[in-house]
Amino acid sequence: MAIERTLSIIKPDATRRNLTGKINAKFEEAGLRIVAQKRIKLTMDQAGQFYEVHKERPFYGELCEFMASEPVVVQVLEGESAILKNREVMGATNPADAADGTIRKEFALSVGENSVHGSDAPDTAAQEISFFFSGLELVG
Ligand code: RTP
Ligand code: MG
Repeated sequence: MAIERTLSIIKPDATRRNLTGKINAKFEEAGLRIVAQKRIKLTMDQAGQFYEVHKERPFYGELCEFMASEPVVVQVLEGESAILKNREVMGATNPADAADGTIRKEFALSVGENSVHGSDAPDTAAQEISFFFSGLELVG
């Protein structure tokens, strides 16, 4: 096993409901360390660029509008197998399918407003971290 870093976003439905601390507690309880974090408001352009991989999907417009609707908290999580571990803590994309104890089971409102984003592989993690953070901002 290796120490990895992954990009996490606490989405607008969660920041709006003041859930940042509760979600961060879930990460920390799972052994993930928050090594960088900032609250920002994405423009539609930035949301579109971040989710470009989904641009042909029917939900792309709605997803970008949602992500740009209110502030998000972007963060880098570090730990043993952080990419997979974070996705386990997040739970399935659709909260109806998410396991008990996961963030999406406890907090997500719907498949779209599902409270958190997490990178899905080492290459996307590296790309997504550099989308939001410079090396100077990552303090292990
Ligand atoms: P994420 O990228 O946000 O960590 O989520 P994920 O891997 O579990 O899901 P993905 O398939 O990458 O989809 C990205 C985000 O798009 C929204 N979505 N809406 N209306 C829909 O059917 C639908 N499907 C996906 C969700 O916000 C999902 O997290
Ligand atoms: Mg994804």
